[in-house]
Amino acid sequence: MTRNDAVADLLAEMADRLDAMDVEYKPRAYRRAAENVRGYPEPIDRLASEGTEAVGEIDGVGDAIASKIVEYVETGSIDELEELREDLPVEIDALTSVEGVGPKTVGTLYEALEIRTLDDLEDAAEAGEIQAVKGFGAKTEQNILAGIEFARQAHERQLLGEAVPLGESARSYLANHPSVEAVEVAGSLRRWKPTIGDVDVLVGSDDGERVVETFTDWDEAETVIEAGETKASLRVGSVRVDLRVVAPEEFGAALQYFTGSRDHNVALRNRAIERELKMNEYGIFDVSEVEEPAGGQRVGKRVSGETEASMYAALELPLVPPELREGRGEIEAAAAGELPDLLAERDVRGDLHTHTDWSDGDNSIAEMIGAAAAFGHDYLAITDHATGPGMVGGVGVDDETLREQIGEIRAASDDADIEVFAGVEANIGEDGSISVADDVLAELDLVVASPHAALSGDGTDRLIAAAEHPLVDIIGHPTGRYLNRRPGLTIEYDRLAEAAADAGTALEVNANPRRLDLGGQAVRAAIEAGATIVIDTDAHRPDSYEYIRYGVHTARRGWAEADDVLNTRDSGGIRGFLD
Ligand code: DGT
Ligand code: CA
Ligand code: CA
Ligand code: ZN
Repeated sequence: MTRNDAVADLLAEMADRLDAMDVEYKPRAYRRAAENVRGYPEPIDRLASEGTEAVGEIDGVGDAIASKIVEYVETGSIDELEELREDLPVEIDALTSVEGVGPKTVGTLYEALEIRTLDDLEDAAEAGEIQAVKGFGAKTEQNILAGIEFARQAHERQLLGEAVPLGESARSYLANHPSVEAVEVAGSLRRWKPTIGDVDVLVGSDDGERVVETFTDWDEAETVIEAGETKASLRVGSVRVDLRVVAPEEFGAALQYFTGSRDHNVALRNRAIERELKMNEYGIFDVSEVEEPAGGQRVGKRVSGETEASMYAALELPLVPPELREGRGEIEAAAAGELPDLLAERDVRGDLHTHTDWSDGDNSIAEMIGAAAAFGHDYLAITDHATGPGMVGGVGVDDETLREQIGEIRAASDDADIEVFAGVEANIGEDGSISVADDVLAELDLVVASPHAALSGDGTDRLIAAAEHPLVDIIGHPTGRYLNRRPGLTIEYDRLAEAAADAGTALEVNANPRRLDLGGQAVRAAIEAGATIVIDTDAHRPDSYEYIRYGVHTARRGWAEADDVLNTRDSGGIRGFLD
């Protein structure tokens, strides 16, 4: 965790605590400041050393919040936060990690039942005390119980979107060191799994001790968990980073081994055995003349090991892309020459689900368009939230406002260098209905429909009904899951995909790292059943356009080729799909 993240976490905690105490307006300001500090490209300490005014240069950070940041950087704490912690002595982070429990609920439950911790919350829910509190019911109490369980088991794994930047930072730090000949991030991160147990970094070098020393000196390291001659582990924030150093001529073998998955490696090793080869993290060895091949690590005649491609080649296979290495038929496909020609990041040409300050985004229509052009997109759809189920606090635009916004989008589009589609993100009701009137939908270029409420149980029929609505073009984040927080709807993907394909509706891979929805296996099932996939960031600010790559790699985990994905087409192709 960087210092900016640490400061952002404290500001977010301030926001939650103020919210829990029913303070108005301030929570929103603190939350916005937290996001902007988190996304700020320079270290906050440097600004803070120049004083309050310099910190106030950050978007959304006014004098009051700037002085709190300076106070924290100078003294290590914020007085007002300490007071808030005393006034409301609750574990707000743990409690709000339960789906359906927001800061306001935490405040209410503390007042009514003195609930401070997850254990308190669980005890009270089990004793039926929560449904007795005004504003709560038996159903809410049941949801809280289910949410506690999910929050408990989920909290240890890191989101891909948090781990990837950390892995890249470790990689470029080590790459600069003279005794490092090769460095790659391996493990689940290289396979782009949606959540990550730990980050595995692999170095090829003849000087393990110096590399380990360099690694443990890394200024992002907070704790050195262990350090040996060729291995070390660090903690950075809540993430564990493992380093292994191997001889350069064995780098490819180690990279293959430590990329995993275990299932993929087991299947490969069996293929090796069939060929009288021994395969391990040191290389592939011809053991046809060895009496006891199980005996040693490096036995027989070395066949390959320096590059990963040579490892696969020794088994008469093309290199299998890491996203496919899950033991789900990829080796058979590789052997048959039937690996998919996977979609690449550069294939994506635009973003078809984004928000502005007309709903809960941070930026104007023009700013979002300009940033999309700067990002390199050829087109952009503006799809603000419509009012409806799941939109709390007056976030969505009603039909009349939406009509007005269409005019604004068309006007902004006249000045834009890229093609702009006027859209909406409508809500899908529990019965599959769409929360915007048909005559308004008909005026739009593009309609995303997404589930935002009632996100449990089987959603197949509900989503099919939405997909079959003649004016709906995209089903957004179909399951509605939040990684580590709620599993979302259960879906029969083949049925949904067939209906969507027939109706000409695309299914989204929402690239926001908190969602990655659809996930890889769902994408694969949907493509096999004939659906068109679309990859969107759901950006609420320009920074989030970067998330697109998480969506691309998630689609690659679903064996997606460029042709399977709507927004690899040019803007004419998009128009053709929408008509
Ligand atoms: P994670 O960290 O839980 O998200 O998942 P991975 O896949 O990164 O697993 P990790 O960090 O335990 O180990 C990295 C890779 O190393 C793993 O994908 C496969 C390989 N590996 C580690 N230990 C073993 C093992 O005992 N047997 C086999 N076949 N492979 C292993
Ligand atoms: Ca790992
Ligand atoms: Ca590991
Ligand atoms: Zn949404």
